[in-house]
Amino acid sequence: MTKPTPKPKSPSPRVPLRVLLTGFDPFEGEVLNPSWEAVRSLDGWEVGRATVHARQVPCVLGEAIDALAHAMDELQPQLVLCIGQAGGRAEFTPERIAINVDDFRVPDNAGHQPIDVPVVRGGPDAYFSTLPVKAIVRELRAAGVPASVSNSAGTFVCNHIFYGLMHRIATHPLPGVRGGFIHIPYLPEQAARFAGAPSMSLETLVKALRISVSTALAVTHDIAETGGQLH
Ligand code: PCA
Repeated sequence: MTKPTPKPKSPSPRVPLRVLLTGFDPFEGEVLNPSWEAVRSLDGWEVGRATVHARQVPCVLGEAIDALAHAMDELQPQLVLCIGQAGGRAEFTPERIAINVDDFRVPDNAGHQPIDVPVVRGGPDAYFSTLPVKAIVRELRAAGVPASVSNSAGTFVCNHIFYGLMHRIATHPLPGVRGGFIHIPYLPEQAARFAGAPSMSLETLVKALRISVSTALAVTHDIAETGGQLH
């Protein structure tokens, strides 16, 4: 007689969870990066049975992924949200997809400017976020925060770390880790230097991050709701 396949055990409700949030250091002449300003204010936040750990990563090819990998080794998180600045965007934008290409329009903080080089040689062309991006957008809008799904994280260091994160999750022996990337607007003090540029206050960014983390912890299968673009 064949033995029944044992059901995978769901973690006990008392098992603590760790959430890793990363934010970048400033780049392209800025003195701050809203991603780090928002992320660092949530370091130590306890949400349900999860604790949030914040880490800063450098805006540098390779080093960003190395710093992320180091933090994941150290913390063994079950959920990872990497955050980055998208100057010019007016909304909080969970990214849908990471692509396997580095094509830097400007040099990174160490002067690297790769053109059409894979993030991971031989890796898949792309990875989808495993965050519930639609549910996050719905909850943010319901809370009065402008938000949309983004279908391109660009081809600079944010896409680079996003691809690195998803590749690590896909190839790492520990199953069940979920992760993704969120681009966020300038802070008002940054936008004040560029006439007409949109911005979001730190208070709203932090509120939006809290909603994103809580939703990602609560929703493991995303909702079906339109989040596409015509072009
Ligand atoms: N934004 C850049 C890299 C670091 C950051 O905060 C990007 O969108 O690629």
